[in-house]
Amino acid sequence: MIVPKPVNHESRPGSFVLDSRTSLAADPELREVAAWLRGELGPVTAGELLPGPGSGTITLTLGDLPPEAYRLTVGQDVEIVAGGPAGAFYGSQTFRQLLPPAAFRKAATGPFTVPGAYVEDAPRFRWRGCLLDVARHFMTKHDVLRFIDLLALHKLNVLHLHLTDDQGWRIEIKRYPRLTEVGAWRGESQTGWNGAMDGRPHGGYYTQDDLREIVAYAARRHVMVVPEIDLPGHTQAAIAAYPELGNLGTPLEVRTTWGVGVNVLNVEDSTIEFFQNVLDEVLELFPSPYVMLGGDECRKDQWRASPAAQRRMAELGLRDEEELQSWLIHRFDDYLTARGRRLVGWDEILEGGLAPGAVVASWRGELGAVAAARRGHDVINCSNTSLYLDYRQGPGEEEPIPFGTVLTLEDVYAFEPVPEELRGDAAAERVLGAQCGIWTELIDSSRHVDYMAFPRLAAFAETVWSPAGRDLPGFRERLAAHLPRLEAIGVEYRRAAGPLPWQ
Ligand code: TNX
Repeated sequence: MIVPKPVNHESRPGSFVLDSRTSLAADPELREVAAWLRGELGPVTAGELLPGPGSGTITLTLGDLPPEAYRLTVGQDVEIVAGGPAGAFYGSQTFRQLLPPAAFRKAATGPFTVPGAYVEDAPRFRWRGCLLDVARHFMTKHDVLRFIDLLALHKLNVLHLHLTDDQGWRIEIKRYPRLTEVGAWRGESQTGWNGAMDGRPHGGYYTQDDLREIVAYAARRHVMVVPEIDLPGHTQAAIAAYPELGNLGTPLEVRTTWGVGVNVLNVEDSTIEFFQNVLDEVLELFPSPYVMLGGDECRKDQWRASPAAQRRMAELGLRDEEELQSWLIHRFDDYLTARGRRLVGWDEILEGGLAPGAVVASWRGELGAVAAARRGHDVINCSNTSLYLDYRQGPGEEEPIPFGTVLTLEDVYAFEPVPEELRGDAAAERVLGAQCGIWTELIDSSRHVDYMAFPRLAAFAETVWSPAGRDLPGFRERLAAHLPRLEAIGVEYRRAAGPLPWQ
Protein backbone atom coordinates (compact mmCIF):
# COMPACT_ATOMS: atom_id res chain seq x y z
CA MET A 1 0.00 0.00 0.00
CA ILE A 2 2.51 2.54 -1.25
CA VAL A 3 1.70 6.20 -1.99
CA PRO A 4 2.30 7.28 -4.69
CA LYS A 5 1.43 4.01 -6.38
CA PRO A 6 4.51 2.34 -7.85
CA VAL A 7 4.71 0.98 -11.38
CA ASN A 8 4.68 -2.60 -10.13
CA HIS A 9 4.33 -4.10 -6.65
CA GLU A 10 4.17 -7.84 -5.97
CA SER A 11 4.39 -9.86 -2.82
CA ARG A 12 7.16 -12.43 -2.44
CA PRO A 13 7.78 -15.29 -0.03
CA GLY A 14 9.75 -14.69 3.14
CA SER A 15 10.10 -11.63 5.27
CA PHE A 16 12.64 -9.18 6.57
CA VAL A 17 13.19 -8.22 10.17
CA LEU A 18 14.37 -4.71 10.96
CA ASP A 19 15.95 -4.61 14.39
CA SER A 20 19.06 -3.51 16.21
CA ARG A 21 21.12 -6.12 14.35
CA THR A 22 20.16 -4.97 10.86
CA SER A 23 23.05 -3.70 8.78
CA LEU A 24 23.18 -1.29 5.87
CA ALA A 25 25.65 -1.33 2.98
CA ALA A 26 25.82 1.03 0.02
CA ASP A 27 27.86 1.72 -3.10
CA PRO A 28 30.11 4.75 -2.52
CA GLU A 29 27.95 6.91 -4.83
CA LEU A 30 24.95 6.17 -2.61
CA ARG A 31 26.61 6.97 0.68
CA GLU A 32 24.52 10.09 1.25
CA VAL A 33 21.28 8.21 0.68
CA ALA A 34 22.49 5.53 3.09
CA ALA A 35 23.28 8.19 5.69
CA TRP A 36 19.81 9.64 5.32
CA LEU A 37 18.18 6.20 5.58
CA ARG A 38 20.28 5.38 8.61
CA GLY A 39 18.96 8.54 10.24
CA GLU A 40 15.35 7.67 9.43
CA LEU A 41 15.67 4.11 10.68
CA GLY A 42 17.82 5.14 13.62
CA PRO A 43 15.17 4.95 16.32
CA VAL A 44 14.23 1.39 15.30
CA THR A 45 17.74 0.09 14.95
CA ALA A 46 19.33 2.03 17.79
CA GLY A 47 21.26 3.95 15.15
CA GLU A 48 23.88 1.31 14.44
CA LEU A 49 23.15 -0.54 11.22
CA LEU A 50 26.65 -1.94 11.28
CA PRO A 51 27.38 -5.39 9.86
CA GLY A 52 26.92 -8.08 12.50
CA PRO A 53 26.26 -11.78 12.80
CA GLY A 54 22.80 -13.15 12.17
CA SER A 55 21.28 -9.90 11.02
CA GLY A 56 19.53 -8.98 7.82
CA THR A 57 21.18 -6.51 5.48
CA ILE A 58 19.84 -3.58 3.49
CA THR A 59 21.95 -2.99 0.39
CA LEU A 60 21.84 0.02 -1.89
CA THR A 61 23.53 -0.51 -5.25
CA LEU A 62 23.69 1.22 -8.59
CA GLY A 63 22.31 -0.61 -11.60
CA ASP A 64 21.48 -0.02 -15.21
CA LEU A 65 18.30 2.02 -14.78
CA PRO A 66 17.23 5.64 -15.33
CA PRO A 67 18.50 7.92 -12.52
CA GLU A 68 15.19 8.15 -10.65
CA ALA A 69 14.20 4.48 -11.12
CA TYR A 70 14.69 1.67 -8.62
CA ARG A 71 13.99 -1.98 -7.97
CA LEU A 72 13.35 -3.08 -4.41
CA THR A 73 13.42 -6.69 -3.26
CA VAL A 74 12.44 -7.66 0.27
CA GLY A 75 13.24 -11.18 1.49
CA GLN A 76 15.60 -12.19 4.22
CA ASP A 77 17.58 -9.17 3.10
CA VAL A 78 16.55 -5.93 1.40
CA GLU A 79 18.08 -4.98 -1.92
CA ILE A 80 17.57 -1.63 -3.54
CA VAL A 81 19.03 -1.33 -7.03
CA ALA A 82 18.80 2.17 -8.48
CA GLY A 83 19.84 4.13 -11.52
CA GLY A 84 21.29 6.90 -9.36
CA PRO A 85 21.11 8.47 -5.91
CA ALA A 86 17.58 9.78 -6.55
CA GLY A 87 16.34 6.29 -7.41
CA ALA A 88 18.03 4.85 -4.32
CA PHE A 89 16.35 7.57 -2.26
CA TYR A 90 12.92 6.73 -3.70
CA GLY A 91 13.52 3.02 -3.18
CA SER A 92 14.40 3.77 0.44
CA GLN A 93 11.22 5.83 0.84
CA THR A 94 9.22 2.90 -0.51
CA PHE A 95 10.96 0.57 1.92
CA ARG A 96 9.95 2.84 4.81
CA GLN A 97 6.34 2.61 3.67
CA LEU A 98 6.52 -1.18 3.79
CA LEU A 99 7.25 -0.90 7.52
CA PRO A 100 4.31 -0.46 9.89
CA PRO A 101 3.18 3.17 10.42
CA ALA A 102 4.71 3.14 13.90
CA ALA A 103 8.13 3.14 12.21
CA PHE A 104 7.45 6.79 11.29
CA ARG A 105 7.47 7.83 14.92
CA LYS A 106 10.58 9.61 16.14
CA ALA A 107 10.82 7.22 19.07
CA ALA A 108 9.84 4.07 17.21
CA THR A 109 11.09 0.83 18.69
CA GLY A 110 11.26 -2.32 16.60
CA PRO A 111 11.67 -4.98 15.75
CA PHE A 112 9.49 -4.58 12.69
CA THR A 113 8.73 -7.33 10.21
CA VAL A 114 8.29 -6.56 6.53
CA PRO A 115 6.61 -9.20 4.37
CA GLY A 116 8.50 -10.25 1.23
CA ALA A 117 7.93 -7.93 -1.72
CA TYR A 118 9.21 -6.87 -5.12
CA VAL A 119 8.71 -3.31 -6.35
CA GLU A 120 9.74 -1.81 -9.69
CA ASP A 121 9.27 1.88 -9.98
CA ALA A 122 10.09 5.10 -11.81
CA PRO A 123 8.36 8.48 -12.02
CA ARG A 124 6.13 9.51 -14.89
CA PHE A 125 7.16 13.19 -14.83
CA ARG A 126 10.37 14.90 -13.91
CA TRP A 127 8.85 18.06 -12.38
CA ARG A 128 6.80 17.02 -9.37
CA GLY A 129 6.41 20.27 -7.55
CA CYS A 130 4.72 22.11 -4.79
CA LEU A 131 4.65 25.87 -4.28
CA LEU A 132 4.75 27.21 -0.75
CA ASP A 133 3.87 30.88 -0.34
CA VAL A 134 5.99 32.10 2.55
CA ALA A 135 5.41 35.73 1.59
CA ARG A 136 1.77 36.19 2.63
CA HIS A 137 2.41 34.37 5.87
CA PHE A 138 5.93 33.59 6.91
CA MET A 139 6.70 29.95 7.71
CA THR A 140 9.60 29.30 10.03
CA LYS A 141 12.71 27.55 8.77
CA HIS A 142 11.79 24.62 10.97
CA ASP A 143 8.38 24.37 9.28
CA VAL A 144 9.93 24.57 5.82
CA LEU A 145 12.38 21.75 6.61
CA ARG A 146 9.54 19.62 7.95
CA PHE A 147 7.53 20.36 4.83
CA ILE A 148 10.45 19.26 2.63
CA ASP A 149 10.44 15.90 4.42
CA LEU A 150 6.74 15.57 3.69
CA LEU A 151 7.26 16.36 0.00
CA ALA A 152 10.06 13.81 -0.19
CA LEU A 153 7.89 11.17 1.51
CA HIS A 154 5.52 11.58 -1.43
CA LYS A 155 8.39 11.47 -3.97
CA LEU A 156 7.88 15.09 -4.99
CA ASN A 157 11.08 16.76 -6.11
CA VAL A 158 10.52 20.51 -6.48
CA LEU A 159 9.81 23.02 -3.73
CA HIS A 160 8.90 26.34 -5.31
CA LEU A 161 9.42 28.95 -2.62
CA HIS A 162 7.34 32.06 -3.24
CA LEU A 163 9.71 34.39 -1.39
CA THR A 164 8.41 37.83 -2.24
CA ASP A 165 5.06 39.50 -2.67
CA ASP A 166 3.17 42.69 -1.86
CA GLN A 167 2.75 41.53 1.74
CA GLY A 168 6.32 40.55 2.52
CA TRP A 169 9.91 40.12 1.33
CA ARG A 170 11.41 37.01 2.91
CA ILE A 171 14.96 36.66 1.56
CA GLU A 172 17.93 38.52 2.99
CA ILE A 173 19.76 40.49 0.30
CA LYS A 174 23.06 41.82 1.64
CA ARG A 175 23.29 44.68 -0.82
CA TYR A 176 19.80 45.98 -0.02
CA PRO A 177 19.19 45.44 3.70
CA ARG A 178 15.97 47.44 3.78
CA LEU A 179 14.27 44.69 1.74
CA THR A 180 14.06 42.70 4.95
CA GLU A 181 14.46 45.48 7.54
CA VAL A 182 11.35 47.13 6.14
CA GLY A 183 9.89 44.73 3.58
CA ALA A 184 9.66 41.67 5.84
CA TRP A 185 7.25 43.27 8.32
CA ARG A 186 3.70 44.49 8.08
CA GLY A 187 0.93 45.68 10.34
CA GLU A 188 -2.22 43.80 11.12
CA SER A 189 -3.59 42.03 8.08
CA GLN A 190 -6.89 41.48 6.43
CA THR A 191 -7.96 37.99 7.42
CA GLY A 192 -10.54 37.22 4.80
CA TRP A 193 -12.22 38.90 1.89
CA ASN A 194 -14.52 40.79 4.22
CA GLY A 195 -11.86 43.27 5.23
CA ALA A 196 -11.70 42.19 8.88
CA MET A 197 -8.28 42.76 10.43
CA ASP A 198 -6.64 40.02 12.43
CA GLY A 199 -5.30 42.47 14.97
CA ARG A 200 -1.68 41.46 14.85
CA PRO A 201 1.44 42.30 12.89
CA HIS A 202 3.21 39.69 10.75
CA GLY A 203 6.73 39.21 9.58
CA GLY A 204 9.87 37.20 9.28
CA TYR A 205 12.55 36.36 6.75
CA TYR A 206 15.25 33.81 6.01
CA THR A 207 18.86 34.81 6.35
CA GLN A 208 21.18 33.69 3.57
CA ASP A 209 22.53 31.01 5.91
CA ASP A 210 18.97 29.78 6.53
CA LEU A 211 18.39 29.51 2.80
CA ARG A 212 21.65 27.66 2.25
CA GLU A 213 20.56 25.24 4.94
CA ILE A 214 17.11 24.80 3.37
CA VAL A 215 18.65 24.19 -0.07
CA ALA A 216 21.15 21.64 1.27
CA TYR A 217 18.54 19.86 3.38
CA ALA A 218 16.26 19.63 0.36
CA ALA A 219 19.06 18.45 -1.95
CA ARG A 220 19.77 15.59 0.39
CA ARG A 221 16.15 14.58 -0.07
CA HIS A 222 16.34 15.04 -3.85
CA VAL A 223 14.17 18.12 -3.73
CA MET A 224 15.23 21.10 -5.84
CA VAL A 225 14.34 24.45 -4.30
CA VAL A 226 13.24 26.93 -6.96
CA PRO A 227 13.20 30.50 -5.65
CA GLU A 228 10.60 32.98 -6.82
CA ILE A 229 11.21 36.69 -6.88
CA ASP A 230 7.88 37.93 -8.16
CA LEU A 231 7.97 40.96 -10.47
CA PRO A 232 7.00 43.48 -11.85
CA GLY A 233 3.66 43.17 -10.00
CA HIS A 234 3.39 41.77 -6.47
CA THR A 235 6.27 44.03 -5.43
CA GLN A 236 4.76 46.42 -2.89
CA ALA A 237 6.97 45.15 -0.05
CA ALA A 238 10.10 45.91 -2.11
CA ILE A 239 8.75 49.35 -3.07
CA ALA A 240 7.94 50.03 0.60
CA ALA A 241 11.61 49.37 1.35
CA TYR A 242 12.98 51.29 -1.64
CA PRO A 243 10.37 53.79 -2.92
CA GLU A 244 12.53 54.62 -5.95
CA LEU A 245 11.50 51.23 -7.41
CA GLY A 246 7.89 52.36 -7.71
CA ASN A 247 6.02 54.72 -10.00
CA LEU A 248 4.60 57.20 -7.49
CA GLY A 249 7.65 58.66 -5.80
CA THR A 250 5.76 58.57 -2.51
CA PRO A 251 6.31 56.17 0.39
CA LEU A 252 4.13 53.07 0.62
CA GLU A 253 3.61 50.54 3.36
CA VAL A 254 4.02 46.80 3.09
CA ARG A 255 0.56 45.74 2.00
CA THR A 256 -1.86 44.40 4.61
CA THR A 257 -4.74 43.42 2.35
CA TRP A 258 -5.15 40.65 -0.23
CA GLY A 259 -5.99 40.67 -3.91
CA VAL A 260 -4.14 42.09 -6.90
CA GLY A 261 -2.51 45.42 -6.06
CA VAL A 262 -1.90 48.45 -8.25
CA ASN A 263 1.65 49.07 -7.10
CA VAL A 264 4.17 47.69 -9.57
CA LEU A 265 7.82 48.32 -10.39
CA ASN A 266 8.78 51.16 -12.67
CA VAL A 267 10.75 50.32 -15.82
CA GLU A 268 13.82 52.48 -15.22
CA ASP A 269 17.27 51.04 -15.94
CA SER A 270 18.12 51.57 -12.28
CA THR A 271 15.22 49.31 -11.24
CA ILE A 272 16.26 46.59 -13.66
CA GLU A 273 19.80 46.86 -12.33
CA PHE A 274 18.52 46.67 -8.75
CA PHE A 275 16.79 43.38 -9.47
CA GLN A 276 19.76 42.06 -11.41
CA ASN A 277 21.83 42.70 -8.29
CA VAL A 278 19.20 40.92 -6.21
CA LEU A 279 19.38 38.02 -8.66
CA ASP A 280 23.16 37.80 -8.30
CA GLU A 281 22.65 36.96 -4.64
CA VAL A 282 19.71 34.66 -5.38
CA LEU A 283 21.76 32.68 -7.91
CA GLU A 284 24.52 32.26 -5.42
CA LEU A 285 22.15 30.80 -2.85
CA PHE A 286 20.06 28.60 -5.13
CA PRO A 287 21.91 26.24 -7.47
CA SER A 288 18.61 25.31 -9.17
CA PRO A 289 18.80 25.61 -12.98
CA TYR A 290 15.40 27.34 -12.79
CA VAL A 291 14.61 30.74 -11.32
CA MET A 292 11.03 31.92 -11.09
CA LEU A 293 10.43 35.58 -11.80
CA GLY A 294 6.66 35.66 -11.50
CA GLY A 295 5.20 37.96 -14.11
CA ASP A 296 1.67 37.30 -12.87
CA GLU A 297 -1.15 39.71 -12.22
CA CYS A 298 0.73 42.87 -13.09
CA ARG A 299 -1.77 45.71 -13.25
CA LYS A 300 -0.72 48.26 -15.81
CA ASP A 301 -2.57 51.32 -14.43
CA GLN A 302 0.54 53.00 -13.07
CA TRP A 303 2.47 52.49 -16.31
CA ARG A 304 -0.43 54.00 -18.22
CA ALA A 305 -0.32 57.04 -15.95
CA SER A 306 3.46 57.34 -15.78
CA PRO A 307 5.18 59.72 -18.23
CA ALA A 308 8.44 57.81 -17.71
CA ALA A 309 6.87 54.46 -18.62
CA GLN A 310 5.16 56.00 -21.64
CA ARG A 311 8.43 57.53 -22.75
CA ARG A 312 10.14 54.17 -22.45
CA MET A 313 7.43 52.55 -24.56
CA ALA A 314 7.82 55.21 -27.24
CA GLU A 315 11.61 54.85 -27.29
CA LEU A 316 11.32 51.12 -27.71
CA GLY A 317 8.51 51.32 -30.24
CA LEU A 318 6.18 49.24 -28.06
CA ARG A 319 2.48 49.27 -28.77
CA ASP A 320 1.06 48.63 -25.34
CA GLU A 321 1.83 47.94 -21.69
CA GLU A 322 1.70 44.17 -22.28
CA GLU A 323 4.64 44.59 -24.63
CA LEU A 324 6.36 46.67 -21.99
CA GLN A 325 6.08 43.86 -19.45
CA SER A 326 7.27 41.40 -22.07
CA TRP A 327 10.27 43.64 -22.80
CA LEU A 328 11.10 43.69 -19.10
CA ILE A 329 10.85 39.91 -18.77
CA HIS A 330 13.05 39.54 -21.87
CA ARG A 331 15.74 41.58 -20.12
CA PHE A 332 15.69 39.20 -17.16
CA ASP A 333 15.52 36.18 -19.44
CA ASP A 334 18.74 37.39 -21.12
CA TYR A 335 20.31 38.00 -17.73
CA LEU A 336 19.53 34.53 -16.44
CA THR A 337 20.37 32.78 -19.71
CA ALA A 338 23.80 34.43 -19.74
CA ARG A 339 24.35 32.90 -16.30
CA GLY A 340 23.28 29.42 -17.33
CA ARG A 341 19.85 29.54 -15.71
CA ARG A 342 16.34 29.38 -17.06
CA LEU A 343 13.60 31.83 -16.29
CA VAL A 344 10.26 30.42 -15.22
CA GLY A 345 7.26 32.72 -15.36
CA TRP A 346 3.53 32.46 -14.80
CA ASP A 347 1.48 32.24 -17.98
CA GLU A 348 0.99 36.02 -18.15
CA ILE A 349 4.50 36.13 -19.63
CA LEU A 350 2.94 34.88 -22.87
CA GLU A 351 1.23 38.25 -23.25
CA GLY A 352 3.11 40.71 -25.41
CA GLY A 353 5.60 38.03 -26.59
CA LEU A 354 7.26 35.14 -24.79
CA ALA A 355 10.94 35.43 -23.91
CA PRO A 356 13.00 32.85 -25.82
CA GLY A 357 14.41 30.86 -22.89
CA ALA A 358 11.36 30.98 -20.66
CA VAL A 359 9.58 28.05 -19.08
CA VAL A 360 5.87 28.70 -18.54
CA ALA A 361 4.06 27.82 -15.33
CA SER A 362 0.45 27.71 -16.41
CA TRP A 363 -1.86 28.60 -13.54
CA ARG A 364 -4.98 30.10 -15.15
CA GLY A 365 -6.20 26.71 -16.25
CA GLU A 366 -4.18 25.02 -18.98
CA LEU A 367 -4.42 27.35 -21.97
CA GLY A 368 -1.03 28.86 -21.24
CA ALA A 369 0.51 25.40 -21.09
CA VAL A 370 -0.98 24.46 -24.45
CA ALA A 371 0.08 27.69 -26.16
CA ALA A 372 3.62 27.66 -24.77
CA ALA A 373 4.22 23.96 -25.49
CA ARG A 374 3.10 24.47 -29.09
CA ARG A 375 5.67 27.25 -29.37
CA GLY A 376 8.35 24.85 -28.20
CA HIS A 377 8.62 26.05 -24.60
CA ASP A 378 8.82 23.77 -21.62
CA VAL A 379 5.77 24.05 -19.40
CA ILE A 380 4.70 23.16 -15.90
CA ASN A 381 1.03 22.52 -15.37
CA CYS A 382 -0.07 24.45 -12.26
CA SER A 383 -3.74 24.71 -13.14
CA ASN A 384 -5.58 26.53 -10.36
CA THR A 385 -8.78 24.63 -11.03
CA SER A 386 -7.09 21.31 -10.16
CA LEU A 387 -4.05 22.11 -8.05
CA TYR A 388 -4.57 25.12 -5.81
CA LEU A 389 -4.55 23.64 -2.37
CA ASP A 390 -5.55 26.95 -0.79
CA TYR A 391 -9.01 26.35 -2.28
CA ARG A 392 -11.47 24.81 0.17
CA GLN A 393 -11.67 21.03 0.30
CA GLY A 394 -15.40 20.73 0.58
CA PRO A 395 -18.52 22.84 0.44
CA GLY A 396 -19.25 22.49 4.18
CA GLU A 397 -19.63 25.35 6.62
CA GLU A 398 -16.92 23.81 8.76
CA GLU A 399 -14.20 24.54 6.20
CA PRO A 400 -11.85 27.40 7.04
CA ILE A 401 -12.45 30.82 5.48
CA PRO A 402 -13.47 30.04 1.93
CA PHE A 403 -11.02 30.86 -0.78
CA GLY A 404 -11.69 30.14 -4.43
CA THR A 405 -13.90 27.31 -5.52
CA VAL A 406 -14.19 23.85 -4.02
CA LEU A 407 -11.35 21.49 -4.87
CA THR A 408 -11.89 18.06 -3.37
CA LEU A 409 -9.45 15.21 -2.91
CA GLU A 410 -11.19 13.44 -5.79
CA ASP A 411 -10.81 16.51 -8.03
CA VAL A 412 -7.07 16.54 -7.40
CA TYR A 413 -6.79 12.80 -7.97
CA ALA A 414 -8.60 13.18 -11.32
CA PHE A 415 -6.06 15.76 -12.54
CA GLU A 416 -4.05 14.81 -15.64
CA PRO A 417 -0.80 16.74 -16.12
CA VAL A 418 -0.87 16.60 -19.94
CA PRO A 419 -3.64 18.97 -21.09
CA GLU A 420 -6.25 17.27 -23.22
CA GLU A 421 -5.47 19.45 -26.23
CA LEU A 422 -1.88 18.24 -26.27
CA ARG A 423 -2.55 14.53 -25.99
CA GLY A 424 -1.21 12.63 -28.96
CA ASP A 425 0.74 15.75 -30.00
CA ALA A 426 4.56 15.89 -30.03
CA ALA A 427 4.27 19.11 -28.02
CA ALA A 428 3.09 16.98 -25.06
CA GLU A 429 6.79 16.22 -24.53
CA ARG A 430 7.15 19.83 -23.40
CA VAL A 431 5.13 19.18 -20.27
CA LEU A 432 7.86 18.79 -17.65
CA GLY A 433 5.29 17.91 -15.04
CA ALA A 434 2.96 19.66 -12.66
CA GLN A 435 2.93 21.63 -9.47
CA CYS A 436 0.36 22.17 -6.76
CA GLY A 437 0.22 25.45 -4.88
CA ILE A 438 -0.26 26.45 -1.29
CA TRP A 439 -0.97 30.17 -1.32
CA THR A 440 -1.19 31.49 2.17
CA GLU A 441 -3.28 34.65 2.25
CA LEU A 442 -5.71 32.81 4.50
CA ILE A 443 -3.30 30.23 5.94
CA ASP A 444 -1.28 31.58 8.83
CA SER A 445 0.31 28.54 10.44
CA SER A 446 2.03 25.31 9.66
CA ARG A 447 -0.90 23.44 11.21
CA HIS A 448 -3.24 25.06 8.75
CA VAL A 449 -0.81 24.22 5.91
CA ASP A 450 -1.03 20.56 7.00
CA TYR A 451 -4.80 20.73 6.91
CA MET A 452 -4.91 22.24 3.42
CA ALA A 453 -2.12 20.11 1.96
CA PHE A 454 -3.12 16.70 3.25
CA PRO A 455 -4.41 14.40 2.10
CA ARG A 456 -4.76 16.23 -1.26
CA LEU A 457 -0.98 16.28 -1.74
CA ALA A 458 -0.96 12.47 -1.68
CA ALA A 459 -3.48 12.47 -4.55
CA PHE A 460 -1.36 15.00 -6.42
CA ALA A 461 1.74 12.83 -5.95
CA GLU A 462 0.01 9.97 -7.76
CA THR A 463 -0.83 12.21 -10.71
CA VAL A 464 2.81 13.11 -11.31
CA TRP A 465 4.61 9.98 -10.17
CA SER A 466 2.39 7.01 -10.99
CA PRO A 467 1.68 5.62 -14.46
CA ALA A 468 -1.14 7.30 -16.42
CA GLY A 469 -4.70 6.23 -15.64
CA ARG A 470 -6.71 6.54 -12.45
CA ASP A 471 -8.19 4.02 -10.06
CA LEU A 472 -10.10 5.89 -7.37
CA PRO A 473 -11.10 2.86 -5.27
CA GLY A 474 -7.47 1.67 -5.34
CA PHE A 475 -6.27 5.12 -4.32
CA ARG A 476 -8.72 5.21 -1.43
CA GLU A 477 -7.34 1.91 -0.17
CA ARG A 478 -3.75 3.10 -0.44
CA LEU A 479 -4.67 6.34 1.27
CA ALA A 480 -6.31 4.47 4.15
CA ALA A 481 -2.98 2.74 4.70
CA HIS A 482 -1.10 6.02 4.29
CA LEU A 483 -2.99 8.25 6.72
CA PRO A 484 -1.68 6.39 9.80
CA ARG A 485 1.84 7.19 8.54
CA LEU A 486 0.95 10.88 8.43
CA GLU A 487 -0.53 10.57 11.89
CA ALA A 488 2.64 8.93 13.19
CA ILE A 489 4.65 11.81 11.75
CA GLY A 490 2.29 14.32 13.35
CA VAL A 491 0.59 15.73 10.26
CA GLU A 492 -2.79 17.25 11.05
CA TYR A 493 -4.46 16.34 7.79
CA ARG A 494 -8.08 17.02 6.96
CA ARG A 495 -10.23 14.24 8.32
CA ALA A 496 -13.50 13.23 6.77
CA ALA A 497 -15.27 14.52 9.89
CA GLY A 498 -14.53 16.14 13.21
CA PRO A 499 -13.36 19.46 14.57
CA LEU A 500 -10.70 21.47 12.82
CA PRO A 501 -7.30 20.83 14.33
CA TRP A 502 -6.47 24.42 15.20
CA GLN A 503 -9.79 25.35 16.76
C1 TNX B 1 -3.38 33.88 -7.81
S1 TNX B 1 -1.22 32.01 -8.97
C2 TNX B 1 -2.09 34.30 -7.57
C3 TNX B 1 -1.59 34.41 -6.18
C4 TNX B 1 -2.70 34.17 -5.19
C5 TNX B 1 -3.54 32.99 -5.62
C6 TNX B 1 -4.62 32.62 -4.65
C7 TNX B 1 -0.67 33.36 -9.21
C8 TNX B 1 0.37 33.40 -10.18
N1 TNX B 1 -1.16 34.45 -8.57
O1 TNX B 1 -0.99 35.65 -5.98
O2 TNX B 1 -2.12 33.92 -3.96
O3 TNX B 1 -4.13 33.27 -6.87
O4 TNX B 1 -5.22 31.40 -4.98
